[in-house]
Formats: sequence, structure tokens, C-alpha cells
Amino acid sequence: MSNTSVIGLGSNIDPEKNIAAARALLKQEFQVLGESRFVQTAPVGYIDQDDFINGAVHIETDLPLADLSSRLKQLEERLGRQRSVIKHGPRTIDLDVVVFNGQIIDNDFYERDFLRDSVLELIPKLVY
Ligand code: PH2
Ligand code: MG
Repeated sequence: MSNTSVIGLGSNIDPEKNIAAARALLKQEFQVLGESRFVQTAPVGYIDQDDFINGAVHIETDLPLADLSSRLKQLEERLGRQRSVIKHGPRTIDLDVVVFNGQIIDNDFYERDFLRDSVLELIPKLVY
């Protein structure tokens, strides 16, 4: 297992159910090193939508970044994700690679306090 990654999870359509299903799937697919707390968050970006549940999962994988990203996209589809016409609109599940081998690769880390908090809960020594 050569790579470690922090995956950000978010949902605001039936979020209790979809976050639970996503966490279960990630445990089937990857070696899970740890999970953050999952919290209710107010929508950012497009604000006229329901609150989200957000959190993060720390994993270990042999997959390189590009393959990990496409694997997560497949998992989103398995969980019934519909690509909405509304950018930043409601979603059953969002699985984003936020950190890969200690590198922050999703700028939402800097812009969303809840995401940064979840990541730092998992890797407190992360330099940013
Ligand atoms: N994701 C979005 C848009 N807005 N708001 C919250 N609170 N949490 C999210 O995960 C989120 C959002 C699109 O990536
Ligand atoms: Mg996202």
C-alpha cells in the first residue's frame, strides 16, 4: 500500500443514509486508517438548498491519484449520484480527494472550514 489519501464526503439528499452507505463502501474498497466526525453544515456556494452532512475518511491505497479519482466517481454513481445541472447544487453523495500523500489537491480545503477541520482531525501534522 503505497499511497495515503483523505477523501472528503458530503451529502444533502437523504444524507444520513447516503453518508452511511458511502462510509461502508469505502471500507469495502480501501484500507481505512481513520474517520473524522461527521457534522451538519450550512450549504456553501449555492445556498438555496438543504444542509449537508460532511466529514472525511483517511485511506491507504495502491491506486495512483488519477485511478483513485475515477474509482471514487464510480462509487458516487453506485450510490445514485445524478450529475445536476445546478453547479454546487444538491447531491446524494460527493467523494473528493482532498489530500494525496500529504499534498492538498482540493482548494476547498482552504475555503471551507468544516473540510479543513475534518482533514486536520485525521492528519493534525499536515503542513498547509
Ligand atoms: N458541496 C458543494 C456545494 N456546497 N456545502 C456544504 N455545506 N457542504 C458541501 O459538501 C458542499 C456545499 C459542492 O461541492
Ligand atoms: Mg465537493
